[in-house]
Amino acid sequence: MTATGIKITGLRVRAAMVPRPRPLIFHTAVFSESPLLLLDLETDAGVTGHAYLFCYHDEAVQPMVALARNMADVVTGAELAPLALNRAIAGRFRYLGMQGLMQIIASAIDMAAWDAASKAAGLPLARYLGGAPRPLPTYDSTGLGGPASVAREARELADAGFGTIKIKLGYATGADDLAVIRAIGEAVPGMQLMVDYNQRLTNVEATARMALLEPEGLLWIEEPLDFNDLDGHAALARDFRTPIQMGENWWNAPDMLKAVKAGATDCVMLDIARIGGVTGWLQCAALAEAHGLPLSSHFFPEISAHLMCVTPTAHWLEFLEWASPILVEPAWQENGVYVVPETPGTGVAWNEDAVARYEITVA
Ligand code: SMN
Ligand code: MG
Repeated sequence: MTATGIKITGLRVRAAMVPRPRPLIFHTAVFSESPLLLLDLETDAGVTGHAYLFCYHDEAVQPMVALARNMADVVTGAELAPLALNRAIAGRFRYLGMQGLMQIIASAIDMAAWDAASKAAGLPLARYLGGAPRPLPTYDSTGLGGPASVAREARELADAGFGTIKIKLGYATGADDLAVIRAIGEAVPGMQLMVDYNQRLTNVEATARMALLEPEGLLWIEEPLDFNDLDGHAALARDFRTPIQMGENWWNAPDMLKAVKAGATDCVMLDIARIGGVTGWLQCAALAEAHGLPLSSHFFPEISAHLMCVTPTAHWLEFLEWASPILVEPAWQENGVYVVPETPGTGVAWNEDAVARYEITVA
């Protein structure tokens, strides 16, 4: 499944501060604009692979860009064979460890390699991997702004066509959490909900809040505990009907296997920029199928949508689109359904005028 005979000729890395359509208020930060790393993998076949990373924090941009730029000498001259390239990078940096920023940069290179290879074959990535683009159920997210603010966001998202949204919980009390759910129910009757605690609760608090939320018919409760607490999550998964969701913080398939073996989660969620790119995703998709676990995406909807088309237990696509203002084909949904384009590659291509507008110089 790799493009043979094509050579990588260069790696270009830029950064941009991209506006968000609406600020997202989270537990530890307010995301009103998105620090992004843009990566281009150039080849001698007239195709360039593109990938972007969400850097989360301004402080992370420079080290991520520097590390990515240092990878140019590692990949230049290599064959455009994404699986082999992934293995070669993992082998070279084994002592540093394929986690943290190293794994995130390696994941971006993997995404760009698969983008270039599928474009060289003239196919959308989903087809290049043996699947076919198809409509996918998708949800958007609200912030942690309290009942009135979240109800307003829910109304806006319903007007944009979403029938399902994910809300942040973890307010001061369980009653405060419930008040947000009630406010959404009044503002947008029938809106389906999943909730995300982003690892905020203690075991005692999580047990109490899951009991309180049990009658709400939530699609899932995401990361109520520290994601490393597999036994704690397993106890919650065992004791409550509401499905547990986790996985956005896994670095690789072994991380997923540990959680699955511990019975820590009812569903799994992959962040393609952490899990090892397309290559890591495919490994985890096979694990999810073998264990019958619904698999959802985290961030990066453009490329994740292609992977969901070849994921046997595909569940929900997260619509949190950080890069839309700088893409030729921004993520697009209609009535909560994401339509995967037939454009060759992953669907990530820069609107260079917009990149010029938002680009930030990184020494
Ligand atoms: C999330 C994490 C970090 C930033 C924004 C949103 C969240 C999610 O955990 O699942 O989208
Ligand atoms: Mg989450």
